[in-house]
Formats: sequence, C-alpha cells, structure tokens
Amino acid sequence: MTDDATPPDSKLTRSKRRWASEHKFLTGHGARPEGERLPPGQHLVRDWPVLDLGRQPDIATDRWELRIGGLVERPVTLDWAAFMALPQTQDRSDIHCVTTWSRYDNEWAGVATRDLLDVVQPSAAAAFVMLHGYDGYTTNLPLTDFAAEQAMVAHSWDGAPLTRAHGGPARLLVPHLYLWKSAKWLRAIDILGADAPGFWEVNGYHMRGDPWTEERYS
Ligand SMILES: Nc1nc2c(c(=O)[nH]1)N[C@H]1C(S)=C(S)[C@@H](COP(=O)(O)O)O[C@H]1N2
Ligand SMILES: [Mo]
Repeated sequence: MTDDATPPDSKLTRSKRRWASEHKFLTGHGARPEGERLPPGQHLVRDWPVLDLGRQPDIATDRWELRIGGLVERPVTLDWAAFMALPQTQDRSDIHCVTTWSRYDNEWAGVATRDLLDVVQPSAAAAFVMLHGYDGYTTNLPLTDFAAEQAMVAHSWDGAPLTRAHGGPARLLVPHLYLWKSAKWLRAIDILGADAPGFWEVNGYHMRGDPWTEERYS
C-alpha cells in the first residue's frame, strides 16, 4: 500500500496525524538532554511568581466560557459545566519562565488539550493555535506543541482551584515550552492554518519557545 493510494481519512492517515500530535517516535521534548531537569540559563525558585499585563480579569465560573473554533469540524463553546464534564486529567510538571525562573513539581488538574481536540476535530489544514485570554492577551504556538502529552487547560494547581492571579478559573498549561505560551484566563482557542504572532511574539519573543534550546527571543 502506498501513500498515494491511501484515502485521506484512512486508518493509517488518522494514526499518522495522531502520532504527529503526540510527537511519536521522537526521543523527547525538544532538545532536552537525558537526565537534565533545569534548562540552560534558568534558576530554581520555590515560590510561584505572578506575571501578566497587570489586568487580572475576575471571571466567575457561571459566566466563564471557552470557545474553540477556526479550522475544526465542530466548533464549540463550552460553559463551566460542559468543560468539567469532559475527561479530567492530572499531571505533575515543571514550569520555566523566560525571565529565567523555573519551578519544579507543579500538580495540575484539568482537561487535556488532546481531549479538547477530540471534541472539535481539527481539519487537515490545521497547524497552529492562537490562544486568547479574558484580559486581551494572545499567544501562538504550533498545534503539535498545543497537543503535547502534558498540555492541558488547567483549573487546579496543587489540589486547589487555580487562583485568579495565576489565571483562574482556567488557563492553558504547556509545560515543555516557556510559560508565556500558557495563556491565563483562557477565553478562546483558535485553530489556524498559518502561524501568526501573539502579544509577546509581536514584541520580539520566539514563535515557539522551547526552553531547552533557549528559544527566548526571535
Ligand atoms: N492571559 C494572560 N496569560 C498570560 C500572561 C498575560 O499577561 N495574560 N502572561 C504570560 C507570561 S509572560 C507568563 S511568564 C505567565 C505567568 O504565569 P503566572 O503568573 O501564573 O506565573 O503567564 C503567561 N500567560
Ligand atoms: Mo513571561
């Protein structure tokens, strides 16, 4: 069987799409060397600094909603109940901020981005994602990074609801990229065919942001 003879919705094509989104067959995230935990140029902190544009929107869960649209088969707008009714995931991961602090062993709970993508079904042309926060913040990343195994829309941290300062009711978490990609107060996810810069990316930050290769600035 050749690729030419394979219809676009074949089982193999679906599997290959899934492998791509899972980074299947790659040895690890980005260029992280075996056995290393602190990326180059980072230092460890024990507290959790708050960084944002200085406006922290106060969004009660009863008026929160998350819109997922763009290049998808089934766009959705989830209210809090619908979001919490999706499969729930928990994961422990490290976070790395481009301002050089890293924090180990954060316990997150939320909905895996893969489960959100299963709901909306990205179309074949989908390749990038733009995140929108309730504060007007935007940030972009490749769909493969958005769909990474540890990525989720998180509503809890260390066993308690995410605080407003850290992006509650719900924020993105993509722990293998610098934390500016993890949009707080998440309001909308736009699936795109082409990459476009978000807030910090317009201001010189990197389009991808891998801490292991120090993709800090473009
Ligand atoms: N909505 C929104 N998300 C955001 C930001 C922001 O200003 N608004 N700042 C980003 C930046 S630059 C960083 S470093 C992290 C900080 O997250 P924290 O305050 O929970 O540490 O959030 C990111 N997500
Ligand atoms: Mo940041």
